[in-house]
Amino acid sequence: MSVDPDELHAALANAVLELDEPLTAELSRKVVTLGLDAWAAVEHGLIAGMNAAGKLFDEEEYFVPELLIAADAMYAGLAILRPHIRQESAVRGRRVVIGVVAGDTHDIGKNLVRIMLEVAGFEVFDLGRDVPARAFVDRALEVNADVIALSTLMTTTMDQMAQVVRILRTEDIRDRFKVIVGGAPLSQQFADRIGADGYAPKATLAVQLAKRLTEVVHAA
Ligand code: B1M
Repeated sequence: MSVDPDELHAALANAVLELDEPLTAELSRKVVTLGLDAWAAVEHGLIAGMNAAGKLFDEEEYFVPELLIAADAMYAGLAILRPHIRQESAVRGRRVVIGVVAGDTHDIGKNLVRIMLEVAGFEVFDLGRDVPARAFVDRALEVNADVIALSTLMTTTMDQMAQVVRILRTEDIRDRFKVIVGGAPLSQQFADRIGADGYAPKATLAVQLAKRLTEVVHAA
């Protein structure tokens, strides 16, 4: 019996939206058993479901508990699909320090970016969420990172990203790291304004950006 991937993605998204963790897990296993593209299922199924739950939150139909249960369902699916995500071309020896900036605890998007970077072969140092600007710089120096990746979901914490760039400039180490930023309220204009090296609107594009920005350094 053939299965339409689009239908399966829609069913996955719905399972997350309906806060049904067992069904999300079952459908994720189905994706694997059928040999379908695991990242497509994450993007068009799990993330789509989480975004739909976010929309209901914005409309005050869902509240914090519903969002947290939706996130649990999403993570259950992710645990099953993650080992099956294909990488197009692996990078080796490139290091990324990633985290959510100070004042912000939204980490679902950051976790997806981290997973995609790891799948692509980056060595990732995840500082978690609510991370002070200073901590990003200290860790990047400590592990000799190539990239500092900053995430935020709130307009009120966007300036923390500029703060990281300011510290790098003040200490005359701006050129040692590529700084990339992402998160729903951001834009390329914002990245340009604060002097970041790039902006990516979603996890897969963050990987492409990190690859591109570190290509020259590692080509030699
Ligand atoms: Co909150 N929240 N929340 N929340 N929450 C938002 C962000 C908000 C827009 C909702 C709203 O009011 N409409 C609003 C922010 C408003 C603003 O901008 N000022 C908001 C608020 C206000 C708050 C609280 C302050 C609420 C309160 O307590 N009064 C509080 C925050 C406390 C704090 O952090 N200081 C709060 C709490 C929470 C929960 C705990 C309930 C939960 C977070 C759980 C968690 O993350 N562990 C939550 C959630 C889930 C949301 C919404 C509904 C969904 C966010 C999400 O996870 N989306 C959100 C509203 C919305 O988006 N509709 C909202 C799914 C995720 C896959 O997408 O994170 O965008 P996203 O990631 C994408 C891309 O953005 C990108 O890739 C990802 C996937 O492709 N990306 C990057 C992300 N980081 C990247 C980095 C990159 C590149 C790409 O390079 C480095």
